[in-house]
Amino acid sequence: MLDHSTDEQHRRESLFRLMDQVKSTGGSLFFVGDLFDFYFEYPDLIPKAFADFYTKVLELKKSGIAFHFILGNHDYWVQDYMMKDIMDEVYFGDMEFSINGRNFFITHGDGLLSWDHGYRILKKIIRSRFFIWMLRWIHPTITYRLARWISSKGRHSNHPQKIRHDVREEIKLVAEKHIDNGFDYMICGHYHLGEMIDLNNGKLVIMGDWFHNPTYAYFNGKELTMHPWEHNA
Ligand SMILES: [Mn+2]
Repeated sequence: MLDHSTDEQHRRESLFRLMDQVKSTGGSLFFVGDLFDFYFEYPDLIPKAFADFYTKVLELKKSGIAFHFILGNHDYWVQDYMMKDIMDEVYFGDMEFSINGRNFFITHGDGLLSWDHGYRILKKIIRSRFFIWMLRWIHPTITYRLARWISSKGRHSNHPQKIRHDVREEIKLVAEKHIDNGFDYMICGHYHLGEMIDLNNGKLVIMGDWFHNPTYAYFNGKELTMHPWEHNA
């Protein structure tokens, strides 16, 4: 089922304008997960709801833009179409890379909080080969209906300050370890904070979301910065 709501259309157009900017400057784009509300690919089928996105990516790839996709908890279930035809590289776990002597650690970030025990177990189950194999035999309409229902329960949740504070402190502890181990930057998604934090000699970037707080991080070859994108909420 396609989401024809005006809000969704505006969000997509806003993302496509950001992609056009990357097209004009050149470079590589990294999606840090939960790019899609729900993405489950079958051996012979792809979700049609994102046809405009696929087209957009293919257009930019012709201009030499590279696409990297660190999978999130909403879009972990990719197969060859997303891995080979759409993205240049897809990461099922954390990814690390170095450029111009800067070391990046990029992760979606779900399951990092110390109190998230239940979630870490759930994460293992829904990412297991057996679960995915089983889900593949259920009719897509049922799977998608269920996923939309689950997703609608968690959406647009504006976390209270206390939770934001606790999450920030927890992720900072994780980032400090990575920075102590030689990374310059840790970038994660999932928590919607939209903040960049200086830590020791490095930086922690916690991306915003595309609903209330659209942000992007930009590495110009020397330093990493974070920017709001068309933010007028
Ligand atoms: Mn997430």
